Amino acid sequence: AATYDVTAVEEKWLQVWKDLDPFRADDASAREKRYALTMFPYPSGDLHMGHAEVFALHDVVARYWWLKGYEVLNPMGFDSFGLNAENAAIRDNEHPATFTYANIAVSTESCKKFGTSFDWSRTLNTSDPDYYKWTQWLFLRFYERGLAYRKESPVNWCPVDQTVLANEQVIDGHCERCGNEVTKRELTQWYFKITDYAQELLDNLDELEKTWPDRVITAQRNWIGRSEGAHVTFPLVEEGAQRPSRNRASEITVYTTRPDTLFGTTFMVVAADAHLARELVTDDQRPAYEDYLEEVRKASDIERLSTERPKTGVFLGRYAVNPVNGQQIPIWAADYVLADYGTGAIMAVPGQDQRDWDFAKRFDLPIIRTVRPPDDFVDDAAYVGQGPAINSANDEISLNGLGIAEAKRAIIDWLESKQSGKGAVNFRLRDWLLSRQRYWGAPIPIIHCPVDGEVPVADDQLPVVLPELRGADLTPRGVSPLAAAEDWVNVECPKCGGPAKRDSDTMDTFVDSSWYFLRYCSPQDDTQAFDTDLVNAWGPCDVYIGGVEHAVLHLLYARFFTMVLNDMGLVGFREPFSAQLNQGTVINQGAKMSKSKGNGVRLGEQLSAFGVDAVRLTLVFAGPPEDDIDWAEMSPSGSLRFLQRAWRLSGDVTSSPGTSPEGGDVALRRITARTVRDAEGLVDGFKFNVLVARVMELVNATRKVIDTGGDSGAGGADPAVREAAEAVTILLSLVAPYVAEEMWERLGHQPTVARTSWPTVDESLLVEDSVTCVVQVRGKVRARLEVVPDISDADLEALALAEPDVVRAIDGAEVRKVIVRAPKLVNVVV
Ligand code: ANZ
Repeated sequence: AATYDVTAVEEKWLQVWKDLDPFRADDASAREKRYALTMFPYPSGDLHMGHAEVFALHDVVARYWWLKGYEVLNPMGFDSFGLNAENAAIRDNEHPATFTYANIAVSTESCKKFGTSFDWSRTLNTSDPDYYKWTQWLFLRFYERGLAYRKESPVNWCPVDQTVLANEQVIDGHCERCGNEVTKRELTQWYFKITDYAQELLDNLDELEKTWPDRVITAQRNWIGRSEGAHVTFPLVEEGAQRPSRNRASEITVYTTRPDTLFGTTFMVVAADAHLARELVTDDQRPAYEDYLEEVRKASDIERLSTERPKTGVFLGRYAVNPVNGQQIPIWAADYVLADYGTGAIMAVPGQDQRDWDFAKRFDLPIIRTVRPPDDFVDDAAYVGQGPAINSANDEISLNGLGIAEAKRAIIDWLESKQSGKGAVNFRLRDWLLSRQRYWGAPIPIIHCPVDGEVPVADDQLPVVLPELRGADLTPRGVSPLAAAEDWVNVECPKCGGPAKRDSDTMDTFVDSSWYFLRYCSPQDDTQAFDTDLVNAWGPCDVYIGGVEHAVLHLLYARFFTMVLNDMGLVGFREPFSAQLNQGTVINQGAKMSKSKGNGVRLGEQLSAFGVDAVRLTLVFAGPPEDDIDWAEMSPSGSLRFLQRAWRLSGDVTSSPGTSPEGGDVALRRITARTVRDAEGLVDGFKFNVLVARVMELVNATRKVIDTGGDSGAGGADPAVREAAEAVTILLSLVAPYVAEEMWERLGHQPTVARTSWPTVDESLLVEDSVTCVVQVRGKVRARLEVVPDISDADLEALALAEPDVVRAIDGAEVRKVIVRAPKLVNVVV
């Protein structure tokens, strides 16, 4: 059979697309606008199978929208700051830009060759000074609004990368990048106040739930971690004369989700590394405390919160008063309480909380149960389930007998009346630590002056450009390499003119990627970060396709940025991504591809062996886009055979372009119409694999009419064959653009198929001829009628009762009721 030359076809159309530039988004277009966004890559090398998959899936949607008549913004750029380039630069004694921009060039070419419909006139790199100028500008706007601030706090510290990590970058206590164990350090760091938006970030998920993947919604809800409870204040027992009234705490406030268990609070625990612990500890206990603190600093948050870990702690020598019963309870320091969560101190209820139970057992502290466990409960653990309150009464209030929810309400009311507490909401979400002690990022545009303190760099002095450092200059030494760049870091204070220093930290790369989708709307604008009118015309993004690994990091930050920018009046919407799709992972032989397993699949090799279209088709056809793809089970050669088969159709059509399909083979026309119509829902519902299957069926049906002649015997001359072949070509262009262009040309059309229109569907072909209706009498099927699908209930009833078999079954009995469900069922009750 005839075949096409894959390489020649690719070369030819790559050039045609370059000349025609069919995917340039026109801001001024009168057509309805759609914004198709896919996560931009880190330029850490050439494209790999993972990129190929996401781009192939994404392109289905973008190309579909063009064909449906929308003006489509489908941009691509590079998230080009970050540790990858910096580490490579240290290794190769180079500048990170060398590595970065070489990879960008290679990836861009590969991306074009992959036949993606990106608008390259809008590309951006976050490491370009004309991009990070605006990242800095945005930082300053956040700073002005009090949404960027500095504080000293224990931070996650990677001893190998010598940098601070955000909580999100610590995976099971290990550095996301190098895999080494993360420790804690006290540092003054920059934060974004994302917690101000915690409630809205949570609330909007109820709406996003309809169009975002469940796993992302769940991950965000958990990350935000809203809980309801109370703040409860415990007065401190004075230490006596030993330490007269210094400026010290006189009470401790805790956050608890279980104020109903207050009567069972038998001790308190303060985070060992919280300032409060240092403040509280008595001189006697100080040495023991200091020793303990040393130990604590080595543990990660995950380890600290683990219920598995043996409990450790130290008595601080102080006591507090339980406001419900006046009892004096000891205050301990331990590591299972975190310094930066809630208030950094807890009321310990060993009867109801397992970690408190373990702690009480370890240090021989009293345990009082305040919820009655079921009779079969084995009495060697905390009871965390439901049950009536017990042991919970004082002279004024009794919770005994109440369920947890009621008891909570009652005790909160009582605490509020005594001014000992207040109902409260707490979030697990913390502020976003954004400073990094690394070189390859956007410098933070702040100058520190001994006289004037923090002084923002003036807008007209932006960008604060990175100094030229390379190789060994970049080796982390605990301070940012920028701090060591004397010429750069030492400046005059913009206010007083005295000696001052630039802030030597750079911004987390998640800052860069929190607004890039806005910049795409006016990427060359050197007067502003983005054009508000254009952002509002294109945005919010109608679809965002990318990896689920960004479920909580990037997606939450980008949402936060959008809300802040909306508050500033710079963006007209509060949520940036209307719909979302996460692709699965491409694996091989059942396992994640890795160097050590030697199971990596090289994209380049696949492309040269089977061609771009066959690889794309294989990725899209593999299964639902969310599922992982095991490349070992795929058949790119089978995909190529199918493409050849589809291509052959275009050579067998002998009617001329523009021929009316009227009068053609009706069965084929129906299949074509149904395939086109269903394709719309399948693309909208991200069921791209089903779409491919339907195109395959259409190819087979068309082939059959060509080979057998069809109803009219006209075969390739039948106008229904042209109609079908053109539909195949257009649908196939979503997945296999090269062969589709070739087919479109062979069918006598001008390029490019990508910018033709979606096939029109003759609605009458979608109407099914007849439906089978079942008629039951006394619950037994007595007849089957062929009826038109839109028959009315009345007509159907009349038809059924006139049917001879039905009349016979009724046999003169009185008809009590006829239940009609047109067009499929009639039930006669006699
Ligand atoms: C008493 C109590 C009794 C608690 C009980 C739980 C069960 P979420 O839901 O995550 O907000 N907690 C508060 N601050 C903490 C900190 N800094 N480090 C570690 N744990 C802390 O959890 C709130 C609960 O976690 C609080 O309610 C507190 O323990 C603990 F039967 O208070 B609870």
